[in-house]
Amino acid sequence: MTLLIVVQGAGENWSAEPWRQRFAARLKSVPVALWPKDTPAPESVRYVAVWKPPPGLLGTFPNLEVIFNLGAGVDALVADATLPDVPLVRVAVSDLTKRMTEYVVLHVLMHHRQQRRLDAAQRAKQWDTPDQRAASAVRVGVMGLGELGRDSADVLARLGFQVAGWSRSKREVPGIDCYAGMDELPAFLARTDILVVLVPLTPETNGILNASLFRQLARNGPLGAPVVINAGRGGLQVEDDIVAALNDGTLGAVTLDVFNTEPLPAEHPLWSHPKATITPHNAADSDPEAVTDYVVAQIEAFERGEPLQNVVDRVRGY
Ligand code: NDP
Ligand code: OXD
Repeated sequence: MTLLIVVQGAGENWSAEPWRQRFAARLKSVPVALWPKDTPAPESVRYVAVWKPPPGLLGTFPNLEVIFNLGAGVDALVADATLPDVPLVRVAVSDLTKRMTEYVVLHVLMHHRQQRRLDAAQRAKQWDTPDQRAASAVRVGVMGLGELGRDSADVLARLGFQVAGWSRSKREVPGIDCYAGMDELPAFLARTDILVVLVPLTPETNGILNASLFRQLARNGPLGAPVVINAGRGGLQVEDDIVAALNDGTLGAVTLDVFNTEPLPAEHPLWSHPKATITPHNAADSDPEAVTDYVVAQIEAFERGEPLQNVVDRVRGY
């Protein structure tokens, strides 16, 4: 019986060795192997802990019982038609949630407090004093009220922003105006000055951040034009539409952590767009300590015959 670790992710902050060390230290009952260095017998692999494994690889382990994804998003895994039909468990740990909330709050505040304008003024040695509006004048809309979106929405509401959230099924979150489904999307967008995107990439959400959606955002807010912050997945966004919307004023600014192609190619116009803030898919890194503890606890519980937590619904895609 073996736990095989398969960690890839070109251009992301993934390095395999810390995962092996941590799993080997914590998991006493199951031997740990690291793909592709170690070559355990395929029949011995009972668990895998993975980030973007090569498509087809997991189907070569005939006795696989559980796939543990080492991140929250499972889009890359469920896109593999050969993925074995065994439980797929995603990460849901407060360490990851808090990292994402830091990112969201940082970038909401950056746009709200016009920090990029102040940075430019400093470089030009200008005593520029833009109007300083209250958080209570700004409407933030969080797309996705899951593990990550709920916490970001809650902290933003406690900072005083008017916060609404949008999800697939109706949610109730104290202090947050909750909208659900495509029918309620227009009303959610129409009251949103800063849109924070934390939905998973699924067939339903692919390309949802497009010209039509941008035109539906509020145009009467204190920022002058709406702002989009996407830390979900690059496949949610139509990048040509983002550039066009920034150029014609439909959007005032964007913060993007995720892209259709990662790393973002050097020639991409978003790199140098004056209204774009670009980060390298590092809004919320999976910490080997926190995530290993979570996976080990799940394996131990599973071995005792207890149910797995946070199992992905393959039909929904998240
Ligand atoms: P969850 O699965 O916990 O929550 C997803 C939320 O999105 C739920 O509220 C869900 O609705 C909603 N949703 C899904 N599909 C739709 C739809 N078609 N229409 C409306 N709402 C929808 O995910 P997490 O919060 O844990 O993570 C969200 C995403 O963040 C991940 O999938 C991943 O892509 C991304 N991520 C990015 C990171 C980064 O560093 N940039 C790090 C970690 C995650 P409902 O509540 O009804 O189910
Ligand atoms: C994740 C990510 O999904 O890091 O966890 O993108």
